[in-house]
Amino acid sequence: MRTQAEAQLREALEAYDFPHPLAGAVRYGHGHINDTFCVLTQPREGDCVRYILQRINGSVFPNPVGLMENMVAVTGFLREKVTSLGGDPSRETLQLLPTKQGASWYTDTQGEVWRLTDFVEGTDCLQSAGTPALFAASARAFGRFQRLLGDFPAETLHEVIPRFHDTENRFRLFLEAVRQDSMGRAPEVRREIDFVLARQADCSVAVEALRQGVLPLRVTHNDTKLNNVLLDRSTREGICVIDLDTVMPGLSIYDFGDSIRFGANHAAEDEKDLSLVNLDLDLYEAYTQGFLTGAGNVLTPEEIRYLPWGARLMTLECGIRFLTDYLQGDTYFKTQYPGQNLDRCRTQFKLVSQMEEHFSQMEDIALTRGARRDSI
Ligand code: ADP
Ligand code: GN1
Ligand code: MG
Repeated sequence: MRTQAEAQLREALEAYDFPHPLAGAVRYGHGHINDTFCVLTQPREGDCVRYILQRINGSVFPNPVGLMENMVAVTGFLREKVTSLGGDPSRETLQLLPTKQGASWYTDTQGEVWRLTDFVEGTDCLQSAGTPALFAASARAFGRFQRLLGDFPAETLHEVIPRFHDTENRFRLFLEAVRQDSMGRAPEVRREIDFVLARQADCSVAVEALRQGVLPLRVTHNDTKLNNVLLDRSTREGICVIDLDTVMPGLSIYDFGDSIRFGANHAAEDEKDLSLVNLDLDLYEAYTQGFLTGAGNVLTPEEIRYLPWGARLMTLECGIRFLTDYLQGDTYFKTQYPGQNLDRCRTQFKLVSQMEEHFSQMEDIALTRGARRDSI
């Protein structure tokens, strides 16, 4: 007997006209939010042709249609930009494929939204940077992404998750979760709770700079993990930024910071042995240089000055979000084992402590690299 999930997947597959016979669909990738499948089709001759089919997580994204409208607009805009710059849009931006009805997404009988894109072949998606050169390649891609969207009409975008990187608000939601303590887990994580409480003032740094007009609002990606960029397997250059669900108005330092959070160390996000979780300043420097190169001259001197705060805040905020989810019973992020969100929270807080310790070095690197950016 077929499970409900299999029946739903089959229904979604049937909504599309594949040019070759279907050979199967398997779960794919390491995302924490959507359900991603790699769809295999087999031409009569030659290698199989692959696609990426995704079911959008309806509890994380309450307005999946708005999200898809954003994605249609952003990928269309990028396609034109890449073409006008002489690039190859089939490899440098995601391509949404139409349903049999000619729509850009499919809503199934359960009301869930699916999308199909070309699989960008000949690329690697890394879970850890390994070398500064590879990390710098991802940085150039994310910096360039921001530059390409520099004149995108931001007011036309839906704010798919309101206050997504409003760290002050994340702090408030965390306090509420501690107060409710719906799973009775607060006593066991007292140390982590106190870690957050001691950093309440930090949570205001970026939003306050935005309120004061020190930092400008831009169109940003907002989820710039290393595994959200595809690297060309032969050139090792970052070519395609993926996971466009959270493209919204935001701060450039969020995109910079989220990459540092995830990639400027050699441990997994859920590493249990915290002695292995260490900020690597060489990776940080390589990313800074790459991001500045990719963004070109769009960043203001104030944005460059605030880059290290972006790293510190995105890491603190992500730790707060993992802890909040743990307190609320692990309902937001996908988990593979009990306690995984707590493990994830602890790696983030270890990194925050290290960033605090090395903050002046991080600032020096940003300023030095920023001063030299015209010549790189
Ligand atoms: P999530 O929101 O769950 O993180 P992503 O959109 O990032 O979902 O997709 C999950 C993974 O699937 C990516 O990390 C990447 O490995 C792979 N992936 C997604 N889209 C493509 C694509 N068009 N071509 C190749 N791989 C892809
Ligand atoms: C989620 O979708 P994915 O796995 O790329 C999350 C990010 C977090 C990240 C932590 C929509 O990203 O905000 O930083 O997990 N995405 C959403 O790894 O909440
Ligand atoms: Mg992703």
